[in-house]
Amino acid sequence: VVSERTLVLVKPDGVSRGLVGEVIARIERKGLKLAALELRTADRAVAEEHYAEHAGKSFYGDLVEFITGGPLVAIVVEGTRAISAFRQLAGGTDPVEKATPGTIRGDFGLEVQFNLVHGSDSPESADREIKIWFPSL
Ligand code: DAT
Ligand code: MG
Repeated sequence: VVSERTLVLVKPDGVSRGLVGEVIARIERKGLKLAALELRTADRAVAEEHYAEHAGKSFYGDLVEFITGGPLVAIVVEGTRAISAFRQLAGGTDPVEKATPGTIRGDFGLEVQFNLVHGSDSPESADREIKIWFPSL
């Protein structure tokens, strides 16, 4: 089976709550590999590009504020079916309504705005997002 890459973010809430190690441990235990990793604070341009598909939605302004509001950890995760595998580890977007216990959001999240992690949702998104966060890869 072909290896994939996906873009994972431990969002500023995950970093401030001390959940970086927890998220990375789950990625590694699943059998996925870390291909790149950086702690950084996203500027507005990167945040707006990353969340371009949500421009115009009611929550877009708050989302950009939140994601630029503190340091986050950007990770390129690699492995067989990495895109779906990480989305499964993350759980659904709403940590209470959609994410089951045992997932990152289901175990640690309470509000949709503060759902701790991002994972690319398709090969096209993964390519696009990896270029935004790690242009040299
Ligand atoms: P996901 O992060 O699961 O791919 P998404 O791409 O639909 O979800 O949305 C991107 C982020 O925007 C999501 O992680 C949290 C925020 N968000 C989504 N829907 C929201 C809503 N109804 N209210 C507030 N924030 C929302
Ligand atoms: Mg998404």
